[in-house]
Amino acid sequence: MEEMKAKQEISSLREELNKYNHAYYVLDRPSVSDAIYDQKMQRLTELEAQFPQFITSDSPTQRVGGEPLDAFVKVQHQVPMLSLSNAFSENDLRDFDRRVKDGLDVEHVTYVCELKIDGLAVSLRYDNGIFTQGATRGDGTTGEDITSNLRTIKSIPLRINETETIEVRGEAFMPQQSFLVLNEAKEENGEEPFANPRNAAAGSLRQLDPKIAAKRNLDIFLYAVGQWESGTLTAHSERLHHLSALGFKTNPEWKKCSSIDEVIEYVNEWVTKRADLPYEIDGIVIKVDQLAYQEQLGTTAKSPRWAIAYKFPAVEAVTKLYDIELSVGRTGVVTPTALLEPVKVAGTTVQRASLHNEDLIHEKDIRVNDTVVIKKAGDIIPEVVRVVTDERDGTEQQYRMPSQCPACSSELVRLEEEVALRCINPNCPAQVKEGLIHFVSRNAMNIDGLGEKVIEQLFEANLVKSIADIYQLKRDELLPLERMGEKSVNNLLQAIEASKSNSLEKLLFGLGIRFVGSKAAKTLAMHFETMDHLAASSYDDLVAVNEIGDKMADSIVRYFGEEKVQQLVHELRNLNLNMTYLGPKPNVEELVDSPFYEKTIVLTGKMERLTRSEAKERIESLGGKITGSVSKKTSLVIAGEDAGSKLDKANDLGITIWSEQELIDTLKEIDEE
Ligand code: 1X8
Repeated sequence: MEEMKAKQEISSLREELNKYNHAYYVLDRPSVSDAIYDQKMQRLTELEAQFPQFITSDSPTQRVGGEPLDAFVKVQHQVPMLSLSNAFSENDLRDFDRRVKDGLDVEHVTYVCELKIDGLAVSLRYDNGIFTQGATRGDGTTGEDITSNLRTIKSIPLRINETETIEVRGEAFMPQQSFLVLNEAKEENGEEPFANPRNAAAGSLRQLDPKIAAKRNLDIFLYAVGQWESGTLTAHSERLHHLSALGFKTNPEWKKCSSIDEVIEYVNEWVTKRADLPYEIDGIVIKVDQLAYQEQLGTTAKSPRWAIAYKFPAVEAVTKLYDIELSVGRTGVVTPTALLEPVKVAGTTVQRASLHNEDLIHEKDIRVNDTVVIKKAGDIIPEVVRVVTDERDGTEQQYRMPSQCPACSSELVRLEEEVALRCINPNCPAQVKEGLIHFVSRNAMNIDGLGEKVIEQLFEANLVKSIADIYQLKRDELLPLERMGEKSVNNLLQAIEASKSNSLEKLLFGLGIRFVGSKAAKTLAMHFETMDHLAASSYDDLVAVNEIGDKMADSIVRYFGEEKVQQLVHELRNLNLNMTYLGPKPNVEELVDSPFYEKTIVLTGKMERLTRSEAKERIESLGGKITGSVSKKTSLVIAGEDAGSKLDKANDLGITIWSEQELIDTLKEIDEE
């Protein structure tokens, strides 16, 4: 075939196929039969094989391409991807409406209500009409480049009709049906099923090999525009229309509302209608429609003032509790879990619920064989709300926690002021195993390929009984294990080797010293710099460190005083584990990223959860300066309860105002980084 003719045919096939794709995946309105589609696709594949010089990245044959990545590359968002503040009641919505109207000084505002999709927020960039980069939200400022995975989502156009760079945002998700099919397959293969469609979507998009995401049937709704220089539209509703016109899939259920009453009506309608959707939603997003108003209202550090997310109330269901199971955690705490007859709650099947501790079982008078009401709120573990006592028929049995550890049979104890029962046998196999799982986990040594299941196998096979054993695993010990091929063994050994050079804080956190969380581990590593310095430090040395309290100091001194620990540290050193801090020194580098860096901040009103000195100390340690009075130089006012004239003044000057909750949330986010 002649080259010119091939080029032409390729181009017209592409155009046709893209049109069919759009009809099928974006509009849900198939326009040709599968047979014709397949035939054209095959023809295009053949021609491209014959004339590879004409393959372009936006060809429908090129959705799944390339080799697996080694890691995801970080992406800086040009326009931050903010989160939304939440509303949980009609009252919260009315408060929002009031704040909006007061902020704008108007009597009337039009809102757009949209379904809040329970998926993963992503951003898509198009340069010259070509899809060039897709990224996760990440922390809002920096996400990860997941372009190859997003390209496999067929409702994402690979080419659009807009030559200017445009970045659009939306929610990638897994439809209910795909989720059920995927989990069935997983269970058949003896793999752990995903807890809910959102985790499944996130898990799929986090795969380094795009072939996996391609099989997962993901979908997307686009709902916002990030970067777009020449955008001339004046309302969010117009943008939604424009997004569809560009070929993006938008959710059809959005509605313009001319009052908060109408918004509330829309919200209430969807509380029941959500059950009929083929995908999960967790609330309603309400946005001010006028873009000029949005701009006028602006944003706080975290979220726009012109939008709010109404979160649906937790969903309840009734089922039978047929047994109570006990598990022993890393610190020896024995936790009871209710085993339930499987029941569907808000789209997922629940068969376990945490009972937390013995007191809770007695407080709620939960008995084995009871009919119980369970609640699922968001993606947290379901809980038992109450017993339906009317359903009792006399077969129910009161539950008593055993006096002996279910794993090692040693006597359980209740430490003073604790509700929990503990196994205090340091050699309890359940604790040792949980300790190992903790050691390899992400915030600790982060050893890829060494998850809970593998540790369990290694532990049961007596190959790993202590942390040091992990570093002495041999290839031929691993090969006979289940699901351990040549390649996974190589990868695993490599990951173990690589973890030896982790910075000190990872190892410190991994050791599982009581009260030492990942944040404290970092503080300690930064301050003491080496394991030896830390191990040799006294109680007084420790409490002198900012953020190290007496309980933690006491626990650290006790920990390093144990002969067993000294031996372990010695062993790990001989195995070449790094024991020094390798991160940046605690100086401006850390601070410049902080939202408080070089800001002048005023605290006013009554704080309920933080004392004023705690708030001050935290803000100052993050580079902020606390002053007493509000002026034009003030960057931020944090207002507690009953804040008076300072708040009024800040309002007059148009200074950003945070609630105590916003401060707590921001500090929490920083701690979790
Ligand atoms: C998150 C979401 C938004 C919308 C739908 N689903 C979400 N999960 C929407 O605006 N239609 S907006 C949003 C955010 O801004 N964080």
